Amino acid sequence: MKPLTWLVFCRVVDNFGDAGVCIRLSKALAKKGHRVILWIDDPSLLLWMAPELNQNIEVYHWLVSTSSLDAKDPIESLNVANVVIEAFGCELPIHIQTELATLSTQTKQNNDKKVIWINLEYLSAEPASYKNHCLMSPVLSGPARGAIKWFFYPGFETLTGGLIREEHTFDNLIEDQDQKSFLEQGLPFKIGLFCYDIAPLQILFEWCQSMYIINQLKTMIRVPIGSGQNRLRELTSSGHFKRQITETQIEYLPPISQERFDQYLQANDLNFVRGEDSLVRAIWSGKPWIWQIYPQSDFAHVKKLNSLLDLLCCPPLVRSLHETWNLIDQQCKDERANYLKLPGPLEQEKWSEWQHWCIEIRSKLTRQTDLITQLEKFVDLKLQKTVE
Ligand code: TRH
Repeated sequence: MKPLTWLVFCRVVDNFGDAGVCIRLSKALAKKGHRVILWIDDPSLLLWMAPELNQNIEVYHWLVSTSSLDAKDPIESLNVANVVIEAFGCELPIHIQTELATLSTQTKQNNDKKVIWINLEYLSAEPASYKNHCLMSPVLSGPARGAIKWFFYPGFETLTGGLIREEHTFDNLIEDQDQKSFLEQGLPFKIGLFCYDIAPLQILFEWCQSMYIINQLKTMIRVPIGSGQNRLRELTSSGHFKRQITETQIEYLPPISQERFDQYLQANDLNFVRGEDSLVRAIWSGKPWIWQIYPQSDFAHVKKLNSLLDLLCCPPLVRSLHETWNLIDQQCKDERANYLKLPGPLEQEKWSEWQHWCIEIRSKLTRQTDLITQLEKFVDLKLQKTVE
């Protein structure tokens, strides 16, 4: 495909996922030779998440109010764009929407240069992701009236837009299909803990403690920055887990780049991940993972979590760990009444089953066309069409 100019609009709602996905997308497009102009309302995140950017990427501060004197106007970049990506329905600036509608009318009348407007949706394993993928949405009212928007759904099924998977994703992978017994290795069992602050940390620390008492297994909990790390710091400084942390090492990580974040997942024996992007990267790592889904007040996340576990034919043990970690079972709401049913170091069969499932789903998902290739194909097709 010939290189195009892509405008990516990203609004950081909370946490790191909105920026994380947009940065991965921008980097992957730039790697393929495209020019990417990223408009983001919190560019400071890039300082640590992507300190070294490909020269094909330009980053601008998307000021929500453009009245500020030093505000740059994204309208200039629209003039050179072939594609506009509105990430997660972030709502484009009004004048950009109006211009997209004007461009759309001009294209229809004079067959002028086309700009394809894509709404990149959140990742989900629910049927909506394949039912609505690539659907056209003509804008019927508001400033963009007359323009056409396309829905692009990332996903785990063939009929979706797929997952971001770069060519270098599997470089330097440490393949360890048959994990040796942790005890035999004599090393601490490394747990990556990337979670939200509501995670039931108590039961994880209790598991670590019981593993030490029963099996003399030492554990190391490695915690990246974020609300989970803040919560753990709070709890430990106010005297929680005093008994447990004598044999459990805690490593608080500073902010690290996405490349280092991926290496961190690779280096752990088990990963707790959250949100969207770290889930995908944990899958690519091939290591056992437990996903904490982004909680929603209407409990829609419970259905979403089950859709993923169903789709990936999750083994019962791993499913029950997800239910506990996501506080799904009512009983689990009282952490003390529950415990984390993680297998112990001597239950090698259980670990192997889990590990093999991870490798299996990774191979299955690797056979799917990756998201960037699908986006390119989709845009190419739409640019060729004279109507729409
Ligand atoms: O931060 P998240 O919980 O993001 C969430 C989800 O995307 C959720 O669906 C969305 O609604 C909400 O944001 C707004 O988790 P996620 O998606 O895994 O994103 C984390 C990103 O941050 C990922 O790209 C990895 C990156 N990261 C680093 O690169 N270095 C770090 O040190 C850390 C902690 C994260």
